[in-house]
Amino acid sequence: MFLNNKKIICVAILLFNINILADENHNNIEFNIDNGELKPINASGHAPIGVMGEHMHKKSEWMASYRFQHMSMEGNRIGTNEVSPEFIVTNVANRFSPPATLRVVPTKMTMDMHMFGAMYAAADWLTLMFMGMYIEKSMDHITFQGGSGTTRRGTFTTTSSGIGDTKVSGMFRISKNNTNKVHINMGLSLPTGDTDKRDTILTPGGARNNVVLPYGMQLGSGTFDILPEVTYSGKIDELSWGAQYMGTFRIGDHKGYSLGDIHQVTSWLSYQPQPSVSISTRLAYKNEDKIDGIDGRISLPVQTADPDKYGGDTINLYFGLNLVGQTGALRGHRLALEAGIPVHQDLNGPQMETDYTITAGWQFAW
Ligand SMILES: [Cu+2]
Repeated sequence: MFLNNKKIICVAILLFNINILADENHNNIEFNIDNGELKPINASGHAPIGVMGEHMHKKSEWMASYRFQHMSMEGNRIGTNEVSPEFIVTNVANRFSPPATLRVVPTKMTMDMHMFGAMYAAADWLTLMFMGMYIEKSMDHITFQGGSGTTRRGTFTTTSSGIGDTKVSGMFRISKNNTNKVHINMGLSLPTGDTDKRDTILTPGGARNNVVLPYGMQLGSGTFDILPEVTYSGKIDELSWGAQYMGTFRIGDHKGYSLGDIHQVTSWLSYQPQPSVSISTRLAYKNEDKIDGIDGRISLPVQTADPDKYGGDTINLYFGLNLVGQTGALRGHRLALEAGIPVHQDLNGPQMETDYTITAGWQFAW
C-alpha cells in the first residue's frame, strides 16, 4: 500500500512536469547571430546532464562531450527492506549449495564511468550519435567462515576496469514548434565491454582463488542491445521541461545468459534565471529484469553470482546545474552537474542499494 502510494505520487509528478505549461507563441533563442550581435545560448537548451540523447542538432552541426559518472552503493536490501551481512549468511539460500546459505556478502561498491560522446546532424531531422566509455568498478566483501554461522573469516575487494559497451544511434525529429519538441532515438549497444574479468576472492575455507567475477563486476552486457527512446521537451520563457522513455532490450544471449531488459522513464523541470545558468530537478523510474540464464563459470556462495539477484524497481530524485559560456573562448562550452539520491528501491535481493549518483559533464557544439 505504502509502495503503491509512492508510485502514484511519482507518476503524478511526472505528469505534472509534462503538463505544467502549454503555450504557442514563443521564440526559442538559437545559437546564431542576429543584427551583428551574439544571441544568448540557453543553458536549459540541454536537459540535465544525466539524461542521454535528449536533444538534436541543426544540419551539419557537431558536438563533442565528456561525462563522468560516479555511483556509490553501500549495504543490502531484499525488496524494500535493509538486511545485514549476518542476516544474509544465515537466511538466504545458496543456489550453488553446498554450503546451504550464502557465505560472502558485498558491502560496498563504487562505479566510475568516463563517457566520450560525439553527435553530428546529417539533416535537421536526423542527428547521429556515438558514445564510448571507460569503466572502473570496485566491490568490497565480507567472507564468513565455513559453511554456517556468523564468524567472519575476513574481507576482500575485487576490481575491474576497461572499456565498456559502445553505443551508436540515430535520432529522428518527429515534431517541433516554438514550445514543444519530440524526437525518437533508435540506438544499438555494441558488446565491446569485457565479460571475462577475473580477480582474487577469499573463500569461506580461507583460500585465495582467482575466479571469473560475477555479472555486476563485468564491463559489458555481452549482447547487442536495442535502445529505443522517445523524448519530449518544452520551453517557455525561463522554464523548460521534458520527459523521456528509454528501453534496453538484449538480443539473444552470450555465454549462456543475457542481462535483464530495462525500462526507464524520466521527467525534468528546469529554471533558467539567466541564459548562462539553469537549475533543474528530475525524477527517474527504472525497472530492470533479472538476468536470464547463467554463466557456468560463475558459481560462488555470494548473491552477485545468482542471476535472480539482479534487477528491481528504483526511483531516483536528481538536482542539476547547467552552465554555458556566452562570450569569447568560452562561448558554446557547456558544463553541467547532476546529483541523485534514491527515493525508492525495491530490489530482487539481497542486492546492494544505491546511495547516490553524481554526473558531471562538458559539451561543446560547433
Ligand atoms: Cu549534442
